[in-house]
Amino acid sequence: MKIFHNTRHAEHAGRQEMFRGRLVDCHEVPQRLQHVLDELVRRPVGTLVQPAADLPLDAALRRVHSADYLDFLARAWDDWVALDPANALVDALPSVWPLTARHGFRTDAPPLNFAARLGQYAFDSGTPLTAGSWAAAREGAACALAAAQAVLAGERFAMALTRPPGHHAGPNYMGGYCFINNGAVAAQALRDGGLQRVAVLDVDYHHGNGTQTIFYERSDVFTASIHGDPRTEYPFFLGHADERGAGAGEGFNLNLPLPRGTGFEVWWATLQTAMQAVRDFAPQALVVPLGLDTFEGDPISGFKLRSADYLQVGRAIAQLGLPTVLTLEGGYAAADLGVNTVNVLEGLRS
Ligand code: SP5
Ligand code: ZN
Repeated sequence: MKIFHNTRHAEHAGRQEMFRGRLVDCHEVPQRLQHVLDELVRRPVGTLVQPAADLPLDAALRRVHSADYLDFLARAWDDWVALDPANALVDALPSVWPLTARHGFRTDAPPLNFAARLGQYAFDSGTPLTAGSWAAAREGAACALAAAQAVLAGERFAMALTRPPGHHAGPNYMGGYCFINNGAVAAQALRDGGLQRVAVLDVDYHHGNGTQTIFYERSDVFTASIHGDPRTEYPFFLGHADERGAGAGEGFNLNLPLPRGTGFEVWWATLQTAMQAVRDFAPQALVVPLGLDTFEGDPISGFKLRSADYLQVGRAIAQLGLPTVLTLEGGYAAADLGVNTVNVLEGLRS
């Protein structure tokens, strides 16, 4: 399989994230990807490649994100430093939000102040934006687009091995360590490449709120997510079982929330439910936002999967018999991330 590797990922290196009133060290760190690359040297289950430089990336980004949000991201670091030259030494984190019109705040008079603009486009204060975030996220999206094109050209499996992750990024917002929704870019590219129906099966510990929202009113992209119950787990404000899609998309979103503490047996049975729903949709290709934060040793998550379980996860995905793009999402037990990720990839082949 082709593994499109984001060679610019380390340019995004957030220092701190806000957690319960304190700035704590970032969980989403460059070493995560290095551990996967190291394991791929030990177990070369695929070929490491880079996306071509001339991909139609900007057009692909605009298919899933709004133009104003993309413009915001492209200029965000410069605007942050322009707000105060001393900002060059700290990451940008939002600290003021408009909430929504329901709270009486206006959405029709966008502020000019950059701190306020950041609050318009970010849904948490846990996603530091740094000098290299845009370059890293853009190159990651190029990996996702290239992986989709490889599958369109006949590859059975292709992976975007990248960070920052993507599945929390919505049409016009960042958050959850995510800026560009790589899985959505891949799914849309598969559609634009001529496939009529594409399924997304998100196995990250956290609900894929961004992907759900991007495709929520569409019947051509079926989205399913297995995740920690949002009543207690991040991202809290989306991911409940009663969210089934809207309008033409009604019935084309499936959320399977599970309680914190869930082990492999119940998670596996839930995966079978999600896989049956994917089969019923009869897609021509599959996108798997692959989060490894379901691991028992994950420092910020609550499921109890073990390293060997990921071999079975890979086998199950392969059994769907679909051309498949995988994108790397979460997974914060960095030292175990290489083994866990490559176990999934090895399982795909067996
Ligand atoms: C892609 C992805 O997995 N994003 C997850 C974002 C989770 N953000 C909230 C993290 C809460 C951090 N908890 C810190 C615990 C310190 N002991
Ligand atoms: Zn996650």
